[in-house]
Amino acid sequence: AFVENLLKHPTFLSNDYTTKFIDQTPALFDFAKRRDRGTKVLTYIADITVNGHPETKDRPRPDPALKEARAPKPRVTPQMGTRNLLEQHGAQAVADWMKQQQRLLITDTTMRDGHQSLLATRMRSRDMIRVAPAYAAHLPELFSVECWGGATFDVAYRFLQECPWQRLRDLRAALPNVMTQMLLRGSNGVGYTNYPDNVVQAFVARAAETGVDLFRVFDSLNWVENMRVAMDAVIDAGKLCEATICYTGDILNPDRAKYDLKYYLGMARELEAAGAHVLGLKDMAGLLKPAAARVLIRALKEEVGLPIHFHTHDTGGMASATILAAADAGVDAVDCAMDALAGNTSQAPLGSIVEALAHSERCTGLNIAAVREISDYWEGVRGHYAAFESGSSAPSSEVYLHEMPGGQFTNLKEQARAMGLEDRWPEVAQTYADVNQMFGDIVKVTPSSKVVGDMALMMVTQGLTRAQVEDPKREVSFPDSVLDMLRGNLGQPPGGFPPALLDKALKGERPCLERPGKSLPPVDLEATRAELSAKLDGRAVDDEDLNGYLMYPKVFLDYMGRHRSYGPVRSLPTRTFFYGMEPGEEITAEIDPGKTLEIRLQALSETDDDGEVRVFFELNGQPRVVRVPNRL
Ligand code: BTN
Ligand code: 3PY
Ligand code: ZN
Repeated sequence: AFVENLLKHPTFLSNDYTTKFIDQTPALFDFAKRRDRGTKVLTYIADITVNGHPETKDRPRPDPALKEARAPKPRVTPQMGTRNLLEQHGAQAVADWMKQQQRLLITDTTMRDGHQSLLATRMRSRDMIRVAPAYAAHLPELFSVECWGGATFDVAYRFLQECPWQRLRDLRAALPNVMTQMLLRGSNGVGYTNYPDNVVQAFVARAAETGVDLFRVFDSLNWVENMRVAMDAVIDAGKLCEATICYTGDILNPDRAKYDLKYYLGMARELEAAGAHVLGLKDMAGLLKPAAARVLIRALKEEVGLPIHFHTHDTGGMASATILAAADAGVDAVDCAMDALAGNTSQAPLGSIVEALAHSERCTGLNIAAVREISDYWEGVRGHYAAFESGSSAPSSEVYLHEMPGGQFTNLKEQARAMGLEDRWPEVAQTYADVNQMFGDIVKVTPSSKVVGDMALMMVTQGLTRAQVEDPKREVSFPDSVLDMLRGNLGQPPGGFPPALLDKALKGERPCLERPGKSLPPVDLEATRAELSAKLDGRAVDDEDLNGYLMYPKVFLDYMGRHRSYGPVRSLPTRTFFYGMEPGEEITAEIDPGKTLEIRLQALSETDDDGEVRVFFELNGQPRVVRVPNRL
């Protein structure tokens, strides 16, 4: 009966839906509480209005006078861009085209790394989707828009009560001419652990189908062996495979000889041989200095025939100088963030790079007025995320000491503060550097950077030095993430982990030196789909939900549980989502294309004897009352 119900449902029959089935047809599944989506959204608003959002509690509030930012109106129809080239001529044609360009190609990272690095990844889809048509119309010369992957995937489910796949689908639809780009952690997918090969393959296939054009694939220990499964899956899907070297150390410093020019050239050759279309150079901490960039980019251009795409962070304040040096040395494409979400742990300011190169050989061809207009929009958006600002507004040359990735730096600082270590930050930074050396000098990027951070915090809180940890006579209890990495579960760093450390931490247990995916049994995807469906009371499970569950089983189920109560809250304005509404306030929320809720909050009652508050709304002109517990 259930399947019959489903198949006869008009939405299912028409097959033209762009939003997810789950949002449109809850009544089919929600037998227990047959509440419509309007009521669910009102329940959410009522709860947040009465109790506040747990994520913004005790955090700085946005300026009460700040209105929702208005996206610039597209004034022209979108010109052909890189996406059209990919669709019409394929991935290799895009790579060939890149090498023929004299201009410096630019990727805009605002919708992924920009807010991941500055606003704890908390930017909501609504704020991105509204501006995407302006990108399509006014910046068709962009190389790509990085808008998916990295930490955005789990944060969407976990903290924003949004489906990351729907974000991708909506952005893809609003941006038909410019390539979308995602960050993929090789065999770690968009998670923190190694997944079985067929899970990585299924994830890539689904992401390609839903809307990713360019996959930046890296490995957190720079182990090419551990990148092949993901790379092959991207190539098989007909999308652009940007295989990526993570940059660490300093090629000009003889004391950091482990990661010298020869090392990087060797890795570049391996990635080219593995079938990459584009070579990514990912300087996740912002360590590549201008003089080193000149040397490295020139040498890479000579070594491989691939176009080179350079990514860096402005943590030390030097990203623009390095980008201009890389441009001089012939780099093909670089990453920037819109000015309003640039600088510090984020990328270099896109507008300033466009201006710096105007009237030069590497002129980007981007319309600077459009860049300013779009950046103004982002400035307005950013104001609503005051709760997630890290508070650090100055550049930090300390990054050359600890080498923390942009996304981790402010995060770890916050973690240290929460543990009462705020005035001992310099010690944390030094310990992080010591841990890196103790691990044999490794690449530090998600997830390996998290392991180094865990170890460093543990040592600072317990007052342990590197020498004490390494002392064979001293009992040390290592964090689980450290043991997991030393066992080989994230793969192998160049040269392996130091044998003495392995002996001590693993107490004689033999680490796995092979690719972890080699011994992980494949997941039975259809059995998992059935298992998930059973957990969701028989609801049909599509490939997007299945892949969300495979990456993050608990996070996904929690999301689905909240979805059942609160409905499509992604459609709410950001202020409403985080702070609820004021009496007398009116908002609109488009829960489906063409289906708009007009919501007015009339009044709130006192808390009654049952501890509940009645919240009086008008929904599309009709009075509605919602009761919520007062938990304060
Ligand atoms: C989370 O932090 O668990 C995700 C955010 C959603 C939590 C919802 S918001 C309304 C209700 N009030 C709470 O304190 N939690 C839920
Ligand atoms: C991520 O993996 O999320 C990163 O941003 C790494 O730099
Ligand atoms: Zn980055």
